[in-house]
Amino acid sequence: MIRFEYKRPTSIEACLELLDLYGKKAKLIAGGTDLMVEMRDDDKKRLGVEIVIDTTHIAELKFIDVEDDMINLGPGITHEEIWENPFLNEYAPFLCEACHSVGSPQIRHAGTVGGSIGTASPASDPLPPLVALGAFIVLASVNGTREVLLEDLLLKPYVTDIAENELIVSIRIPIMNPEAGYSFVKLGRRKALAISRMNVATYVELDEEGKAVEVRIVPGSCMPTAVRIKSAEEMLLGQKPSYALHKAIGEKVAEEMVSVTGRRWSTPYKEPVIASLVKRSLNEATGVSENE
Ligand SMILES: Cc1cc2nc3c(=O)[nH]c(=O)nc-3n(C[C@H](O)[C@H](O)[C@@H](O)COP(=O)(O)OP(=O)(O)OC[C@H]3O[C@@H](n4cnc5c(N)ncnc54)[C@H](O)[C@@H]3O)c2cc1C
Repeated sequence: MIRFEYKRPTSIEACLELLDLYGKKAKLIAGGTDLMVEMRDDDKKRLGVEIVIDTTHIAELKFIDVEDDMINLGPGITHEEIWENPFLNEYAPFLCEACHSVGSPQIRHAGTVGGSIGTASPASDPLPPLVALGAFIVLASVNGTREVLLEDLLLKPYVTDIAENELIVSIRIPIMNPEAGYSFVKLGRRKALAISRMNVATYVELDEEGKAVEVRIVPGSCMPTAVRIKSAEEMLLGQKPSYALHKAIGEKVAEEMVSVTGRRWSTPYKEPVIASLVKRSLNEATGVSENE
């Protein structure tokens, strides 16, 4: 473990001043479930972190409220708090399911949604549903605030567009159409404490004729970051959901994965698995069974 100085601001303003003062040398910590592991890792001890800024005493980062058709979520909200929130269970249910699948009770009580975004792991569980919901991230610094679509904030594995002096202050999630179908499916290495081997979040809106008018498909642990696979979404748009179509869409997602990542040692496993997970997730989201 490296030695570091510890700061514990109690307001956003004080936190932003610290970030501005220390720059590269400082690192924010929320639940610490990623950062502490990183700081103990021998290979990463030269990250250059000299000051750790604890955000857990900033009450302004812990809130869940609604404004017009947006849910505003504080980055300091834990995965367990998301899972237990009745409002989020109604308007962002697959985000709740994803948060409930994170690690173990200890990890879910400590780990935060802001920490998941800050880490930007390609294997994250909350990121695919957040991208499928079209979440925006509000970032603050001493220079002001800006709002970025989450999908655009995730640049590559473990790399975001969050500047050194910026703090996530809110996650803005458009309220889901209550008629929409959704699903989050996850395949882990083992049932407990599993970081996703692969996962998928899907969201589908149908018109009165049963044809898809809005489709979002976001696989996890598949692409370098959590992104919508537009070519696969287009296959369902304007069509009635069916088992055969979902199977073909799953295969399309697998094809897109290989076109981006190339063929690796894990491809023979990942290719059929992601195709099958996408098919299962779309079936779940639209209520299609094997015989349809
Ligand atoms: C045993 C174990 C099992 C796990 N299982 C899973 C799993 O199943 N699924 C899964 O998705 N994840 C899993 N994780 C990973 C981890 O729990 C998540 O990525 C997430 O909960 C981290 O949140 P945190 O609050 O602990 O982040 P921290 O470790 O405190 O911080 C993570 C990063 O985010 C930055 N950060 C934190 N808050 C902010 C903010 N407000 N603004 C800007 N940057 C910020 C930090 O600087 C740091 O870079 C697991 C971790 C462990 C140790």
